[in-house]
Amino acid sequence: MTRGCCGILPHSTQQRRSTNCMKKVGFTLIELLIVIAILGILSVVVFTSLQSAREGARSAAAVQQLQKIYDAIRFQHIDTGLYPNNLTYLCEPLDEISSTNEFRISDPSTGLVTNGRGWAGWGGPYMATIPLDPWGNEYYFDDDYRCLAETLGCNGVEDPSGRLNSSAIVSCGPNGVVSSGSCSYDADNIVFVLCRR
Ligand SMILES: [Ca+2]
Ligand SMILES: [Ca+2]
Repeated sequence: MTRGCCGILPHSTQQRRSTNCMKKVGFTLIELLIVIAILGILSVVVFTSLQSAREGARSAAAVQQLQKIYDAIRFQHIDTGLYPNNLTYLCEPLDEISSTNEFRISDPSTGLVTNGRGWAGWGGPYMATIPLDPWGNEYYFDDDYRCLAETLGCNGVEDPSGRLNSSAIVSCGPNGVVSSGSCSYDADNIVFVLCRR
């Protein structure tokens, strides 16, 4: 009698059994590797799903904040007859569009929090504070915004040529990229279109 990997075995059968035991141990290791691989794949899938859900929640929050900013702009216009940055119209005539009409919503000239321009009839603040977007960046007003078809809020209207400019308030989205005083025209922006020409 000798002790084998499967217990105490008669010597006559120990050699045959030990071969089976080695096969059994080898099979167990393969099983273990498969389980580890499956767990790895599952963890990647779960992590990706959580990331996607988190980004979706942030995008939804940005849409809600843009709606609140728009509501504040409307109430301010009711009181003063003016829009942020002293604009008379949200959708200005094309020949009046100026690059200086692209600005941060947090700029005091918007009049949403303080009466930065001394407007008659101002009854604000129309917002307690101007929030940052869910990625920690500023919201912008852009009176010649160029929509991309896949941009949230552009409602499938693609305008790469700039011939159908929109007046819009915009979150620069997850990438937060800014260019020339407003969000770069990329697909991850979140847009609230005020007017489309
Ligand atoms: Ca622009
Ligand atoms: Ca962007």
